[in-house]
Amino acid sequence: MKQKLWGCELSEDLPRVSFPELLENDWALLAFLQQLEVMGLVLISQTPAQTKQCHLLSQRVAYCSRTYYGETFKVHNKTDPNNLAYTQYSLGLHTDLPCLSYKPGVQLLHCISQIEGDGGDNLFVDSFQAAAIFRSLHPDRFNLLVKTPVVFSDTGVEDGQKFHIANQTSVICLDEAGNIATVNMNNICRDFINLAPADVFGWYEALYVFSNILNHPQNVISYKLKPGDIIVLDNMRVLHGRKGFNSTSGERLLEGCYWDWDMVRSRRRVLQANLVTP
Ligand code: OGA
Ligand code: NM2
Ligand code: ZN
Repeated sequence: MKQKLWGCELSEDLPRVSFPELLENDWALLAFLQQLEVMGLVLISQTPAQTKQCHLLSQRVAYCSRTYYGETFKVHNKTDPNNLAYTQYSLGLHTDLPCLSYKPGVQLLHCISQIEGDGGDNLFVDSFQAAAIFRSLHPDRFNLLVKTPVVFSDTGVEDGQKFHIANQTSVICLDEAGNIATVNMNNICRDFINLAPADVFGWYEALYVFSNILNHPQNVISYKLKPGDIIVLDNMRVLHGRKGFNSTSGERLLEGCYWDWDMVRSRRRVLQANLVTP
């Protein structure tokens, strides 16, 4: 399906659907999957504010894709965190798990409880729109981010198992036709760049310029999830971040999981064939 790129204006008009409808109605499910492909994000409301709901929805769409963080994961302020996401600190705009050679295609984050006071808001950006702007304003810098291999890595312990994940890719990846296929932006697990010392400064400058475009208010949507919301994101395309919060001002708990695009598109095609073709 053809994607529609967006900027901050989308916050007036976020694609939305209700959770009970998705479970009961195949037409609503098809519309949801189409919106996810076209816009790269959909907000689901009226989900029960309790665990296992991502699981229930997954049974209608695709397998939860297990990663080394588990089949599903809880995002809250943990005592011995192995990831910055599991703290109360802010997270800059990022792609999830670009350290995996087959990174998650779709991310779900279900809000079970939210901080009442300031903070905890999410940020969303269409990185394909930002990359198109970057490409037209700074073609040479754009090409640097396309052709320079970068290592992303993550080490630690999860569920009693040590892990050391590493993958080499570029920040902007193109397909055979030269279109943007995916953006890998993650300041937490970005590791070394394979460059001669003389070329290092130029690469960071290119990343800095791209980063400024991504973070420009024209491109950013800010939304504070409410208990019962699930945000579903195209992790190839839409970057997300969060504002920090003060964990003494209440409990904030999200439950998340991932889906593969192959399975999500499969489901959309099957529904389309069943419902639309006579
Ligand atoms: C994550 C993440 C956002 C949030 O867990 O990958 O980006 O709002 N979380 O906590
Ligand atoms: N979690 C939430 O890429 C990242 O490290 C984002 C992923 C830990 C599964 C966080
Ligand atoms: Zn994330």
